[in-house]
Amino acid sequence: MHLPLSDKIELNILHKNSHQAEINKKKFNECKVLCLNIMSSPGSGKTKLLEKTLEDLSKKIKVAVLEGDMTTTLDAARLEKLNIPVVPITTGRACHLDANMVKGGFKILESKINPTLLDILLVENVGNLVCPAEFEIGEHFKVALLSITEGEDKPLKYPVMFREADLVLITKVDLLPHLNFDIDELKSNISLTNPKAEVIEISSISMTGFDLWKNWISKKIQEFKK
Ligand SMILES: Nc1nc2c(ncn2[C@@H]2O[C@H](COP(=O)(O)OP(=O)(O)OP(=O)(O)O)[C@@H](O)[C@H]2O)c(=O)[nH]1
Ligand SMILES: [Mg+2]
Repeated sequence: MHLPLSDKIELNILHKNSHQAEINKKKFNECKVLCLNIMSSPGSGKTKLLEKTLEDLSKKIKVAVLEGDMTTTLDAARLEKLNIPVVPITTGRACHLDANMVKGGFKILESKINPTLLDILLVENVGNLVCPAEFEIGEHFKVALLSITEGEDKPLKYPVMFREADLVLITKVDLLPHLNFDIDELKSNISLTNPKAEVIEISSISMTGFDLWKNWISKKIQEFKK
């Protein structure tokens, strides 16, 4: 089959990225650290979720964060307040993290702490509903957030992220009483796109769903350490 040059270039880039992602994953496995790739559109609530999750979880498990952002270190500064190791990865023009950037971020992390002491590495990807899902970073699981202000149709319109996700967090459910939003329709669209994805409704304001989310994390760490 003859592919257009642009498709060949894209396949080559993705192939090289997958190779580095495998190397990253091997490294995470050697260090026995579980890696989650946290992805969503800008503003769906990734950083807020991490802030609220780690307030309490970082006292029970050893966690570090790689914080992807295009131009600022604002999110990294928010998480540093929790006194956990945070490495900002500023991508410049790139609208996603790639495996090479994560390799670099992990190297900086290794210069600050012993990574074999970690239980989990949380990677907040750049806010974008399309590109981050195309680039493996060596993660064990992909977590996609979708806030209810974004619309019920998004899993159908932007299927790649939802097809790839192990867990979908429907965020900002505290806003449900104020919106004309059909959460069952959204769940059905997630299921049409990816019948295997687990789904949790969550709010970083009312704390709805946090027990389920934290249990999901604990279970994945336990299974990984076996
Ligand atoms: N009502 C409500 N607002 C939320 C919730 N979670 C986050 N927000 C608000 O949504 C806005 C964006 O939250 P962030 O956590 O910065 O979103 P983000 O996904 O990290 O954004 P980027 O890093 O720019 O992609 C902020 O004003 C948050 O306070 C929630 O559960 N409910
Ligand atoms: Mg953020």
